[in-house]
Amino acid sequence: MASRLVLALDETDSVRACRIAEEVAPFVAAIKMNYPLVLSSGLGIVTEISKFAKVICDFKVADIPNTNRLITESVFEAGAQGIIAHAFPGPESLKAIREVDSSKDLFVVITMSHPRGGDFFDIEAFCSLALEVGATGVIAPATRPEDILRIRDLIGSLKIMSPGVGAQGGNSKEALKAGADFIIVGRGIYLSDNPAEAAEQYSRDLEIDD
Ligand code: OMP
Repeated sequence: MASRLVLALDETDSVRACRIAEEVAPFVAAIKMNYPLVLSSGLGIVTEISKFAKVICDFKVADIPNTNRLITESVFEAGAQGIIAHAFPGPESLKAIREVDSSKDLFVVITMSHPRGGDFFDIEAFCSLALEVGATGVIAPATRPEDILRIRDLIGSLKIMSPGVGAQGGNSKEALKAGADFIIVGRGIYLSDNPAEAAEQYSRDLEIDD
């Protein structure tokens, strides 16, 4: 059965990051990489990790269309299968990402998982933008399943990836029940003594609700 787990690989030691990626690959749908690892290791780490699993670059791209396009081209050329972007710069900025390569995945942040992380996000407007630009899916917080429920209603069949499980206190089963398709876990896996075992366990827990 396909895993619904996405590893957030925010480990900043590139050797350790590659080892973890290789070990957890059988248990994850994708590996999400953010600035901490890429800034410490260089963009080549995207190519390296892509050898083990599908990579989504969580650069929360949020700029004018031309800059968004340039960032996206670099990320896809390095081997990433997907990219995460913010919605607030508007439709033209998101379309610029989509137009680089529509066969790749674009995930749009709808609202964020940390305390008061939703205060400045417009859920309805951002969901409608995600639909308008033909996004693959959205990011919605496992820490607020009530938001996931609302977002699921607004976006129909677009995919939902939900961070905030483990270290941020979110519950994966509640997130899935509310409509999430994938659960993102970072520290709960890469900081554990045995990341592969932790990933296998998280992945198994996500199967139960099927
Ligand atoms: P842990 O809290 O260590 O499990 O990591 C969560 C990962 O998801 C980190 O890479 C965050 O940057 C990311 N994330 C959130 O935690 N909250 C959000 O609202 C959005 C994201 C994201 O876009 O992935």
